[in-house]
Amino acid sequence: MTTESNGSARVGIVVGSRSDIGAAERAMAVLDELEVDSEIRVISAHRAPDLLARFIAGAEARGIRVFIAIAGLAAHLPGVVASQTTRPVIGVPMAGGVSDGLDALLAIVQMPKGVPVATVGVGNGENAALLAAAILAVGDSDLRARLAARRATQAAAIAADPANEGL
Ligand code: AIR
Repeated sequence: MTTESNGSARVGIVVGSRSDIGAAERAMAVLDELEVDSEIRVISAHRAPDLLARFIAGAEARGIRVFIAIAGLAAHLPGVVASQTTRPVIGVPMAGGVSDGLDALLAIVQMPKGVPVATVGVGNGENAALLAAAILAVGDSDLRARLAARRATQAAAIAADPANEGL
């Protein structure tokens, strides 16, 4: 388990393996940009189930509002996290297995009814962070403004592409 953290975390990011850490760091970088504190943990759901349960129980008490769970192969981690909390859980499937992550994508998106996991694209830690921020922004108008500003910057960069001159 690692305890990389950028402050008093509102988003708990957990990866199934050190090999997934890149996506977690990309998520944390976007959250940093939006001034949302997060923490990264490395806990495999089936190799260390007790540690995962401790992390989830403690995380809520420490103020974690949204979880991002990142895993490849038989990617049960997001579903297991969701089974132990009523906070929103966003799953990020990782490539590396069948058809560049199709196995993990299906494992995460095909949660049977009753316990949902919101799923983003394969390896897309950035979108997981943006979705986590959007969820938090429902009750945080300053964050809502930062998200809107980020979108405006993104749109301006596209408008400034030389291919779009005159539009
Ligand atoms: N994994 C590890 N424990 C449970 C799962 N789903 C996943 C990791 C990683 C892949 O298996 O999320 O994407 C390979 O992990 P490792 O540790 O075997 O290299």
